[in-house]
Amino acid sequence: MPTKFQNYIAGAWCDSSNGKTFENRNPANWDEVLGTFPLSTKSDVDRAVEAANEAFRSWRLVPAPERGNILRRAGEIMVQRKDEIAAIMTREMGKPLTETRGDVQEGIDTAFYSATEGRRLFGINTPSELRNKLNLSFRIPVGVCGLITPWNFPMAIPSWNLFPGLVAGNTFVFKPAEDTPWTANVLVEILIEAGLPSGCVNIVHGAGEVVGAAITEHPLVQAVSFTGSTSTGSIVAQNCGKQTKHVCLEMGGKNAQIVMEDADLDLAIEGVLWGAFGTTGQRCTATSRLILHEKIHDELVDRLRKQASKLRLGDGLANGTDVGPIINEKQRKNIDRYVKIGKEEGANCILGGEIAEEGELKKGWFYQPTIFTNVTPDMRIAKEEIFGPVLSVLKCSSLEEAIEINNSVIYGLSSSIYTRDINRAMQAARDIEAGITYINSATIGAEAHMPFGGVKATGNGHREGGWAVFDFYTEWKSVYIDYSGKLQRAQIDIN
Ligand code: UN1
Repeated sequence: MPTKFQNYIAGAWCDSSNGKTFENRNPANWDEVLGTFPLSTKSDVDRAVEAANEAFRSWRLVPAPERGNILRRAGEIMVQRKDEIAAIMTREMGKPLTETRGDVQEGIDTAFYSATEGRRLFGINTPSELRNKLNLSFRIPVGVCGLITPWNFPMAIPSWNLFPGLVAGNTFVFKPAEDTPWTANVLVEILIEAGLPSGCVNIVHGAGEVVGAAITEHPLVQAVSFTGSTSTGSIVAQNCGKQTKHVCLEMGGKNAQIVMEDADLDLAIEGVLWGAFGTTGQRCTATSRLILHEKIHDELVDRLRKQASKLRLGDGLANGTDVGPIINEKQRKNIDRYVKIGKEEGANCILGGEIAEEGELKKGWFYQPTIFTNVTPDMRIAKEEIFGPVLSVLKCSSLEEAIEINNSVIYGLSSSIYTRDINRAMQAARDIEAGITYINSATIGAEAHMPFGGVKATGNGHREGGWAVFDFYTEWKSVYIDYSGKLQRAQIDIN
């Protein structure tokens, strides 16, 4: 019998109200069932929201530095359990252990950053226009927050939200992706062990259409953070909009790496291999377009193809695996569909382009690292997010053209330029439409204490990470203290 995992609501582990469950399986070995999880209902969400609402009454009054201490302890526990959590994560979502350790580390970094932010959360004071009067503004928590997260960063993305959100005084109803419920439960266990009071974090597992929808529709939920596809994000935003809830969206990307003719080509090749095929291309920040200056195009493509063909596919738990499986069958079918579209559109598939099923690989959802050349900006494989190990190579003849191609998609999350010319690098940093631009580095690898998010169809103006996430998880309170002892009328009793 597989292990039966539960929801955590109002300080107690519990099944879903109807007793139904779903299975969590290993994408590298689909026969392996890692556990069952509650297929929760709207009434489970209602209970979780009420618990979070009740907990908020006292949690918001706990001094922020004290809230930060709990986060620091959570970070310390994560340090202790790092390898164990990484192994769980690799088993449930497939990426190699080096990468899942990095994912846990991103959570640890966020925990320690958030812990110290409890001693900052700076406000702004400004002079009053009137005598004997003081103007203060400080941050207050928003209240009950809904958190809906994807499977590709099962520890980092929930941590980016829960940790700063909690230190700011909010409480949560958390719905992790159905593909990675185990890591999410471990995160909740850690917060409980660190001393988080009952009700501050509630986890409700299940389907997006049921649990996610119920979170976005509940009137006591004040804010919702969602990371996932642009199509689902738009539904989340519409639901939230009906009740004027705050909503933070982190959605699709079609990130490009530009390589100019003066670049260090060895470095650029290492960068694109990591950016396009790391995490099997399943990052919002993954490199899915490579824009090459015509003078180095043929050489770089040739060398890239040779190196990419050496990448080892396999179980992320095995030593030497470079590229793990695709998360599930549906996603692999989608990738294969895009590869067929690319071939039909007339792009030249110079590597991969097929499901990988030799030997042990047939137990899981593997796909060959795939490279298309002769891609033009109007092709679907140059415009649409694929979320897999598929790279589209485009050609340019100038920096201006490279930037124009980069900006021709609806998305704007990450970007990268390889050049030795500081003027070109700075021009690209200014003109590329994206939330993140890397100079001489891959499109992936954002650090936990920097603002993270994208422009255009990738986001809705908010940022996670660093100091910027507090703009989502807090509201501003303005306080006027009049110590003149008389009625002073703003805008009227002035000289
Ligand atoms: C994501 O793909 O949703 O910058 C997050 C990176 C990671 C986070 C990716 N630190 O690639």
